[in-house]
Amino acid sequence: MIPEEQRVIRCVLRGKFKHDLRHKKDKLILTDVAAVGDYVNFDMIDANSGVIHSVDDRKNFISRKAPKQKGATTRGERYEQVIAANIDYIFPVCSFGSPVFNNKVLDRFLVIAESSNIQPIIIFNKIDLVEDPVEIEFWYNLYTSIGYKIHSVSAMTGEGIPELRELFYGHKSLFWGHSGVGKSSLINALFPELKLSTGEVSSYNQKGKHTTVIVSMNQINRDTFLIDTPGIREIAPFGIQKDDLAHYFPDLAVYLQSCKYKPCTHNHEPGCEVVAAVEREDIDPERYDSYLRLLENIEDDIFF
Ligand SMILES: Nc1nc2c(ncn2[C@@H]2O[C@H](COP(=O)(O)OP(=O)(O)OP(=O)(O)O)[C@@H](O)[C@H]2O)c(=O)[nH]1
Ligand SMILES: [Mg+2]
Ligand SMILES: [Zn+2]
Repeated sequence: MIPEEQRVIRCVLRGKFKHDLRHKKDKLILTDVAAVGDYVNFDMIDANSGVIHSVDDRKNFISRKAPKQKGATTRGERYEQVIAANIDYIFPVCSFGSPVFNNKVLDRFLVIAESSNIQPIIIFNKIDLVEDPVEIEFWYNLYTSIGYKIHSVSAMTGEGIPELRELFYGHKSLFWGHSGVGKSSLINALFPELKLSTGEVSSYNQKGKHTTVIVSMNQINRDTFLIDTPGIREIAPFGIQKDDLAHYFPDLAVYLQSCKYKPCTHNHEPGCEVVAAVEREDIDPERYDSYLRLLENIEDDIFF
């Protein structure tokens, strides 16, 4: 898969990086220095290995609030986990049937993509399991009306896969979603030579079993990369301020300039145009509800 003129060099990070993880001034702690997709500079140790001494500035990156760190006792510190860097597209993967479609989770992925300035392209997978076409049509119409692109596919039957394949060439694309939605299966259906491991969906709780455990970048040709990620249990955006959240909902963002008070959190202020648009049904109540839930999460978090 790796073109002949390219090769893999296994690297370790130079020890001094440990200090770079802690940004004392703003109490930010990064869980890692380099992430998948980073461009790094390194010294060779021998023919096939090296030591990384610096990481280039990133064009963009996606991160989330790191799950609670073991031994983290210091108050007021914020932990950020960078998932990947220098990405062209994020593909939030949702499934129908098993696990069931979850629009709240999709909205969180979209907020992270928007706030990282990376174009999301939504994938509705497992369309072979759709029993009620009305349901999928509802969500398809809602997200396309906001302006998002959606591909409805089945990694199992291959439906929609050839059309999807065209999008990847020349880009770095990241697949993101809950465990069991079929991220690895999709990448295999697109590029069978990769042979990624895939797992079962437990019939007990309709959740995947966390088959993929590390973020991996898979090379297709010189400039085409697909990043597979482990399914996640929780997805909490990192570093989004309450006042900014609505900017990352394009369907709410169009009304922001018209709110009477600024800043407006669009949940209680009089003369709020977002609330007026929800009442007129110009904003879908499900999306507004996603916004309110995320807003509440951010408010709960003493670090923001
Ligand atoms: N019916 C059907 N099953 C699918 C489809 N895509 C994937 N699956 C099944 O869903 C299960 C989970 O697929 P994976 O590809 O391992 O899911 P994942 O999102 O990579 O999961 P993690 O690695 O745990 O995050 C497997 O049993 C797949 O065979 C599909 O389009 N239709
Ligand atoms: Mg997987
Ligand atoms: Zn408002």
